[in-house]
Amino acid sequence: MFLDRVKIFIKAGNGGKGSASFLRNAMTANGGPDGGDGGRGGNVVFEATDDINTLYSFRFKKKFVAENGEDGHQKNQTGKSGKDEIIRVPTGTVLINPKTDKIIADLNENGAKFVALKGGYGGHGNAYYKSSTRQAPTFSQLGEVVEGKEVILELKTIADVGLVGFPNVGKSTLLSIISNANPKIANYHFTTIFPNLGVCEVLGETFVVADIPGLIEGASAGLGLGHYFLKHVERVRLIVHLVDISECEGRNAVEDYQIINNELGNYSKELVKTKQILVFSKCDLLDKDVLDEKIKNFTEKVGIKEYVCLSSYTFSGVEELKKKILEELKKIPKKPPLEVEEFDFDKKDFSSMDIKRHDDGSFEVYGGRIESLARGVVVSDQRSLAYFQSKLQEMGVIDMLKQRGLKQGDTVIIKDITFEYVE
Ligand SMILES: Nc1nc2c(ncn2[C@@H]2O[C@H](COP(=O)(O)OP(=O)(O)OP(=O)(O)O)[C@@H](O)[C@H]2O)c(=O)[nH]1
Ligand SMILES: [Mg+2]
Repeated sequence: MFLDRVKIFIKAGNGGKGSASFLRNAMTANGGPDGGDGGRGGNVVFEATDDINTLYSFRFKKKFVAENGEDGHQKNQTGKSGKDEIIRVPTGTVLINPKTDKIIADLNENGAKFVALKGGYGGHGNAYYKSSTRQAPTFSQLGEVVEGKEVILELKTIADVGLVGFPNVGKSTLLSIISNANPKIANYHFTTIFPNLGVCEVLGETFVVADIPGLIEGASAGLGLGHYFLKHVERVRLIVHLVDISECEGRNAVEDYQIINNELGNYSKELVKTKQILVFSKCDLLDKDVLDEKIKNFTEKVGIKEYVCLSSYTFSGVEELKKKILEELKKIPKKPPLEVEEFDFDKKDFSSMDIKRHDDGSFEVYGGRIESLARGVVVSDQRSLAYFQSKLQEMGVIDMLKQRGLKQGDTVIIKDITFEYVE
């Protein structure tokens, strides 16, 4: 089954806890602090690969969590970093921020990588806090805890050429004879219900062709399979527009051509600007003079002189079309990756700080600036509380609190820490 849009949950690993340990051996009964730092949490990384062409596997697995960093060890040993969570997605997958619906990354090349979330920092071990005035810190820091996020994956196929036209005009049949693809072919509408990709080789060069489900009038308003799949032609450099010139289904070729172009235009202003090669399909169904007459009528009405007459049954026109495609592709540069919005899933806030006064008179300090300081201080320990308060003093937090009316004995809340202020 094909799946081209899915929402998943991703979370990077938390940082490991710093160790609070003291060197003890036969030589040194009371050695100094030797607690190492915690390891960094693993990142969440997306990687594009040509080996998969659908997001189907995400139907079953929607949660991706990278490994946490290991806690620090004694003897100044840093904990091991957590393993990255590598999420493999088909080439052409676009990451979308569900909150803004904007694109945050475009994995448009095989092997392209994108670090979506970074692992949390490991906490410092007690060895880090040693100073001339504090010879034996008994506290260490907890690792940084990182939040998980939701992200939408959307597949926008990367192909050089897109086959576009009404249902049953012979798109899949054409793909099957010009490429290695083996799409389903049948004499009914909407045989193709998801895009097929095939690699075509001409004169030693290759290009990728996508066959997309047939369009009908009103596709842009949701009729038939809708224009849903047009996102897979959004990035093609060249459209091969198939028109059933035999009119074997009773429709009119000129109208078919105009309807499809209208639908492309309704979908996107950019898509109508994509260069097209006009192909008359099923030419084998008409006698030569009838065919000539129909083509004359078509070209006069539509005002297009260049076209390829094709029959996937007799193979007439097939080589000509392949060469023409190659020729055109040489003139059209590759489409650049999609524009992305600045990615802020991961932005760390180190500057904000604010104070809130609660009804019971207590003060709450919050914001990224004190977050990492508050993290992991063990307040039951007098020395660590003293360290914490001296840091708050240094950072100007105590002065700010005093300006807001802080007095001796008032309660201060910072994250998980609640303490009584003593001068
Ligand atoms: N006579 C003739 N029949 C063709 C030709 N190409 C395809 N057909 C037939 O037309 C029918 C539809 O072909 P498909 O290739 O499945 O058409 P499609 O455009 O992919 O159709 P959808 O996937 O439904 O949009 C099949 O029965 C094919 O055998 C051709 O060149 N000549
Ligand atoms: Mg088809």
